Amino acid sequence: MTGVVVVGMQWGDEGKGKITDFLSRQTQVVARYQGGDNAGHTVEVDDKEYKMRLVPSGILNSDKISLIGNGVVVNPKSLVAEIEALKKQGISFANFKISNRSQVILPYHLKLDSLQEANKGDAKIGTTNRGIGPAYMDKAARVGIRMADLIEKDTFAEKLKSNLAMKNQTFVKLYESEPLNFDDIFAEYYQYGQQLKPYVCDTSKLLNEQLDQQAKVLFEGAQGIMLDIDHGTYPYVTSSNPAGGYTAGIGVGPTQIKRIVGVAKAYTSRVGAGPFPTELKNDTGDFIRNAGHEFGVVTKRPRRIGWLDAVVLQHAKRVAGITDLALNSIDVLSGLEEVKICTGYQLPDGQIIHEYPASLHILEQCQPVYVTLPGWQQPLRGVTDLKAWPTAAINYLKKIKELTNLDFVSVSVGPNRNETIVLK
Ligand code: 2SA
Ligand code: MG
Repeated sequence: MTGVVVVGMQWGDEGKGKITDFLSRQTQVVARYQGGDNAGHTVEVDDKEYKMRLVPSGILNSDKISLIGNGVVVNPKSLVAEIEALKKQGISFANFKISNRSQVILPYHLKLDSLQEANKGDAKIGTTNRGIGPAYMDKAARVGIRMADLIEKDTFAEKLKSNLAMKNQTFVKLYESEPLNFDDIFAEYYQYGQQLKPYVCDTSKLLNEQLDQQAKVLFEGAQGIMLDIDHGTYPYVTSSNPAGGYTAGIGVGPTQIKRIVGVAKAYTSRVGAGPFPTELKNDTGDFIRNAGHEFGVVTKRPRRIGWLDAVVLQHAKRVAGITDLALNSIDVLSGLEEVKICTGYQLPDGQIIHEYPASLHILEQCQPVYVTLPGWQQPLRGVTDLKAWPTAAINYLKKIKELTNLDFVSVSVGPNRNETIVLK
């Protein structure tokens, strides 16, 4: 058992990239198991910034194997661009692999994503518009094109033709939109396929061989458990399984996993629509948003902000089997008079529940029940010696530990590599 999983416990943007970066220093393989280029993170090393959406962050160390598992939906255009940009920064792709069973995102998935969103009105999910949902729809409908198909000229042509025939009917008849042209897509995407071909292999076989040799493997989850298609705030979720998806999404047994590290911020953020019981639509929310730079990397969309929700953390811990907690961004809370943590939800009849309701209707009626703690004024940014921390901040940590019953693997006091307190 040498596998370590890193997964977000909230709605994404928990700072998984930073934790993956520090944990992956002790591993030989880093593997992505779900999602696509709807994920993204920036890793800072020696004043240089590296941006990744699909490529696992292990790529920054050339001696590690970095792989994209079969559970990932791969947009070949974005991936080729990402590889080129990283290569220009001097990054080696000698040990990079893509699963031959991963699904390919094509222009009709992006078009369908935006048409579906545009036609949903108020029920709009607020997707990242990268074709993620439609690509997983095709996978489940068994009409998806996989990486193994993309790199075979005739197979790709045949599958693209039949897919386009179906999709174009939907575009024209259902959405009164323009059809897409076969020749253009084929010419462009066949080229991407050929550029990616050297990396394509059976990644499950490769990974299991590595595990048999006792190699340490890090499984990198994207998004967060509250965006999980089964365990999140359905339907306001993404279309994959951040929780638990590493087995099916890579092709390894759960028996290979030693630790599952959950990453959470000391408060909560969310982008896109959907329920968010501890949301702060007030000055405190604005304060945290500004202090934490909670604006989307690409769109600059302000993220929705709320207090830390222990009901969410307990739910995430349970459904994903989290064993350790990596807490990020506690430095952002310096300067608040008081800090709150949600410990339960009160229903209109007075009953207090501690489980995250499946029904959105019930969730809407939930009033968060808070424990309120004194805040602290002292800045924590870069203060890596816990002895120098104000008592109020230490007490906040203790409360989180008590409510989650999880040990901290790390506490982060800033975005840089050296602004991390490693506790395990
Ligand atoms: P989609 O595009 O179908 O996956 O969108 C469905 C919902 O999922 C949300 N979503 C996300 N929310 C936060 N972070 C995301 N990704 C990165 C991460 C963020 C980044 O993993 O940290 O770039 O740093 C992410 N991906 C999808 C989306 O807003 C919809 O609510
Ligand atoms: Mg992110």
